[in-house]
Amino acid sequence: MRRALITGITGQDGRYLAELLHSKNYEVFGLIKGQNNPRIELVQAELPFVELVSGDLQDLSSLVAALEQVQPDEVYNLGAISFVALSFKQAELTANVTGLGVLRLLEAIRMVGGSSGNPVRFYQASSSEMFGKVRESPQIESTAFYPRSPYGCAKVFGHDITVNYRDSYGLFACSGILFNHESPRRGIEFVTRKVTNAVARIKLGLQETLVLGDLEPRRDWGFAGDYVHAMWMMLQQDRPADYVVATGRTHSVRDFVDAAFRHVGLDDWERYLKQDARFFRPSEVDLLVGDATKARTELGWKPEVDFESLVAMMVDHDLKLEARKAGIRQP
Ligand code: GDR
Repeated sequence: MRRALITGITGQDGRYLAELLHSKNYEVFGLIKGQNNPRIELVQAELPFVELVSGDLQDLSSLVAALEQVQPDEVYNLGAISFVALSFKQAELTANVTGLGVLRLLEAIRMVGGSSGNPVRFYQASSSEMFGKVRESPQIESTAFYPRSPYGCAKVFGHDITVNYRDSYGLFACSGILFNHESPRRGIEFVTRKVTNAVARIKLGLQETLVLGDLEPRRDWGFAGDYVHAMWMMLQQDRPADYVVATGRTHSVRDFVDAAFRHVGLDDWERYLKQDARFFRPSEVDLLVGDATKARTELGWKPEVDFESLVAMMVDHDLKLEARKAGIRQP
């Protein structure tokens, strides 16, 4: 049985990836930080097959101990401060966890090695946020980076140090440059889930307005459940490399809001919407659209869920969730 260690196990991607690896007969371990982490129970209830191991991306010796314990064949580094808006307020923490955390994990891998002498295969969750103020469209693996937030800057470091450790020490290290990927498991702080949850609540009469920031930024939104397949596929290749993972289609935040409201039959949605300076960012990423040709040709990966189906999936989930919480019977 192959063994995989996932950092960021409590997050959206960690949970989808754990399910995928479990279905492929892996023994799955999840790194969990802190004392009384409130999300432990969620993971234990949802993914009872995952064995939790304590450790923190800010603490090298804890990573060494986790690797010694697990002896993994594959390590997926999905742990990060991942909310771009927060990174402006906690820039140093973001640099430490999202940036230096990658270096610590790579060092720990170098120190401990893999199970029964086999080299560990390492996946780094890189991000389209690295492209920031984009230098060309669509963005590909060789597009120059121009990050626009402390988060983006930290991800650039994580990406570069992954490539550097591959070049310097021959580590099997891959970096997946994933564009935005969403699902019903997305945290409520991210715009897609914030919108689908508010739309569901407005439709059910539980909320009156949706308050957002800038409606014009454009993102290449895919389904997280599709994207974790690409992570796994990267680590099954003969040679490590970096890949863009994206749908190739871009929509504005306004398009997403429009699709979500229309899905529940509220076409006159402008009257529910307010904007507030609180949700604008000091510097914005205006347009992201990825070209995943390399992932398609070399990995055989392609997205299964399109934009419209993704919006419908998330709104339908939130309608059920909010109706259940409010004790409303749904037809
Ligand atoms: P992003 O995701 O920053 O692209 O990073 P997010 O959903 O937070 O923002 C997308 C766009 O929507 C605009 N926006 C708002 N965003 C939020 N969260 N809340 C609002 O009220 C709001 N109003 C407008 C934002 O300004 C932005 O332009 C995500 C994260 O998952 C990263 O960790 C990941 O690396 C990238 O996607 C790929």
